[in-house]
Amino acid sequence: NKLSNWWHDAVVYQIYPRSFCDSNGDGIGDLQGIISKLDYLQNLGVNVIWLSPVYRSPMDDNGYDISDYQDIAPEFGTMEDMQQLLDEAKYRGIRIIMDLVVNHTSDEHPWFISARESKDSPYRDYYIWRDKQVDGTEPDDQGSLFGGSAWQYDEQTDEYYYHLFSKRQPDLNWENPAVHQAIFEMMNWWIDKGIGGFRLDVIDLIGKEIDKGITGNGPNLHPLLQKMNKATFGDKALLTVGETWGATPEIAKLFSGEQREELSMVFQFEHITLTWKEGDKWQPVEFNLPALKQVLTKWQVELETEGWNSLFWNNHDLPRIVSKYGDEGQYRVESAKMLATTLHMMKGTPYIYQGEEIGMTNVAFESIEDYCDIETLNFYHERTANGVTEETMLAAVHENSRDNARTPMQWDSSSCAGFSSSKPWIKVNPNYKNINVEAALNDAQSIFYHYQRLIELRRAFPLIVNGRFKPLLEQHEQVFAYLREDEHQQIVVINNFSNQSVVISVPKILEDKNLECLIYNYEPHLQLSSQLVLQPYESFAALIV
Ligand code: TEU
Ligand code: CA
Repeated sequence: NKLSNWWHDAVVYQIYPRSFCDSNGDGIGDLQGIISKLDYLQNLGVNVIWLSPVYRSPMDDNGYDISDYQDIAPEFGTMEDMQQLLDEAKYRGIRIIMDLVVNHTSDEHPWFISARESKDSPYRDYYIWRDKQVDGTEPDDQGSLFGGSAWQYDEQTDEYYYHLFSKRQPDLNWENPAVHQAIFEMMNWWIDKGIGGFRLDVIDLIGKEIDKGITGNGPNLHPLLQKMNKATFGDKALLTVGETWGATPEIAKLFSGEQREELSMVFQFEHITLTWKEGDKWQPVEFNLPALKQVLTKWQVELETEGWNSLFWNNHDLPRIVSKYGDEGQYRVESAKMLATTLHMMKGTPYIYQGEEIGMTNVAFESIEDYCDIETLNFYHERTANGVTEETMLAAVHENSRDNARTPMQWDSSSCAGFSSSKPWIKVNPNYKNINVEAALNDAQSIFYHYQRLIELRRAFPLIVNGRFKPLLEQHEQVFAYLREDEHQQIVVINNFSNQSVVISVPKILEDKNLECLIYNYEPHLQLSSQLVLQPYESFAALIV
């Protein structure tokens, strides 16, 4: 029903707190910094914030290693600051989605501290322990997603524990019902504080059966999510979005189908990993539009009547989209607007990652010393030790490191980009003098106002939220075009993904139609004939009148 599906017409903005805004000059973004920018977000028009983790944490993985789910990391602020953020956001019509990291905790979580003390600890079974092999080595050869083995030897009890991420992020044992109860209680505690929902970190890993080598999409996954739904957010009209790297459309329907009582939607990654050679982000391959069109079209079509799409180009783990699928040089502004239109005119809930709305780009630090991300550093060292050259790895880091998304938000042209009054925890992208919020707000033609307009259009046209998606010009190698339609209206969306002008043959159904151009990055088109000339990265969406 309408009320419980409010997130169908939501637009979400993701904040990575460490890199967003530093209010007290310690070089680290914080909650008061976020509060100071709520007017900016309201002006952009978003009505949901996904807040990356702000919980107490030793920050081995920038907060995705939680040592207390019910406290705030001191570098980010206090629980009072958190309550103030919830209140001030609510006052501006913005809900806050918390990042729920429950595949693992920090090794400094009291549960783990107790668990590793003895085999008799009441918390021992909160984690996953196995005997060493007779020769003392790891129980098996499973690997961690952050490099190396998934097993860490623990001297105190002479066993190994399992960690799919860093060794400081031990996996919780979701085969233990006591873990469910503890996590559900914690979730309800946050729900009672008035949050708008959860983004569920690597949630498709919690049904794992490691003795069978199954990690993603395990047999227990959906029963677990149904149990979680019932025990926590199920009857609460909250937005829940699962991070699911292994999702196909079929799997996504299991998570987000209306009758399933699991989640509102999931993040799928097929449109991202198609530039990774054999699923390896450290072997990037050329971007190819036909493949991207095929993936996005498939998701639009397959989730037409069942399930719900999330729409995103960027997050805190991914390189900047204008650098990947657009042009970060000469056509930065045109291509950033084109990419925004392509995504925001599709069916689903759009997510904007901080800085995307001003066209922030990848960074290319000259030295590996300037990188901070644990995944980047681990793989750089592992691969160079195994014979990959430093040049090759550094090039891959420039292309796909998570730190591309984590350089400080560029607010103005003052030193430290207005992010902080002192040296930030990670270097600012040197292009901040040209690319920053202040400049964007002072330029009526900026990428910022393009995003603002896209959000306004979504509010003004229910067709953008609910209409059917129909691909056009499917074979075209440079242009991604589609129709959105319902019983009353049609919107045509045409995007040139190349840095050349291209001529397209207008599909018969559109020939000689008059247009009311809703959004564009060159000049509006008023009607269509049999051919259409598109400028480099030209893009528009128009009502057919
Ligand atoms: O990410 C899951 C994840 O698999 C990514 O870390 C992925 O390995 C990488 O970015 C792509 O190669 C989530 C969070 O979004 C990420 O920030 C955390 O580091 C990770 O989980 C562990 O909590
Ligand atoms: Ca700070």
